Amino acid sequence: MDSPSGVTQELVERLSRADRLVVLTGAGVSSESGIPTFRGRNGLWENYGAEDLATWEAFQSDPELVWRWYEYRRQMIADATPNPAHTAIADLEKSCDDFMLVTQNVDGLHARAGSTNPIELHGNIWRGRCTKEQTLVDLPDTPLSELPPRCKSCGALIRPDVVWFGEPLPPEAYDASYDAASDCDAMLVVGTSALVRPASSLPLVAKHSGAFVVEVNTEYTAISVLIDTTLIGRAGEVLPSLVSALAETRAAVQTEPQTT
Ligand code: BJW
Repeated sequence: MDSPSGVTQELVERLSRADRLVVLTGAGVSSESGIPTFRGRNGLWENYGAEDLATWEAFQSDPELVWRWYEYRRQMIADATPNPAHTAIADLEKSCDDFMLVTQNVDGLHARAGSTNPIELHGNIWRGRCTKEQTLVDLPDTPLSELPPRCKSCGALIRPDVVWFGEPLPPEAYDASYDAASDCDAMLVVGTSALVRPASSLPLVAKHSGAFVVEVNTEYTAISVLIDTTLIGRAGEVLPSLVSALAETRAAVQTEPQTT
């Protein structure tokens, strides 16, 4: 019996045959934890959008404003907990021998849900970086005492250790995810508008390399027509049902009598 979220038995069987699986996530995977996505009406903060604040130019012109945005977000994330979508992805990892989680999110919720080694393409909101010495500093989950914060060693401004528009992604993270996308059998693309490059190219790399690419989103996106299937629904509902159907199918295959 197919489930109401569009998780058909045919789709589950196709995914269950994948030896190498990649999951790519975006802000939508954390929205059911109460973290707003970037785009759309909920993506605005004090009338600024991500494109106004997530740039080096914005930081240079008003570091306090940019830090206030990050403070607001860090406090919201500190109060949030992983949702069933994060947990389902962590469960999926446990059941796969060759698995990679690639996230555009900076919130750290995948690791808190039990994912062991998420590749963070856009950095992590819990770290800062000295703009002069490039040293990394861990940020507390309590409000910062000084805004904008300054490096204890050289006095230069600390910036959030995240990737802003016009900046390159961490090369090891991008290279590892590009290689995994080129070499996987299936990719799940969850909760991303697929508008921001180069992360948005990974599903297309996977598709062009012959992988089965499935998207989970509350709406169709820029890549929907270019991949195999879009499951319309909330990640926190679709993923648990997909992951448990996959586990059942794998278990059934393992108990089938071997024919010689
Ligand atoms: C659900 C759901 C539920 C909701 N269940 N689904 C013109 C000018 C300048 C730059 C460019 C330009 N044209 C192109 C560029 C390049 C630019 C780019 O792509 N821009 C586009 C916007 C046009 N890219 C870059 O600049 C990148 N760097 C680069 O290209 O470098 C080149 C270079 C090479 C060598 C040397 C130098 C340079 C860097 C991009 C960095 C992006 N950074 C941000 C901020 C990170 C830090 C922070 O968090 O503050 O990353 S922007 C923001 O967007 C964030 C996200 O990771 C990223 C992607 O967003 P995401 O995750 O897709 O979220 P949304 O909100 O867009 O979508 C949410 C989705 O969830 C929706 O589809 C919902 O339907 C869905 N959803 N609830 C399932 N419950």
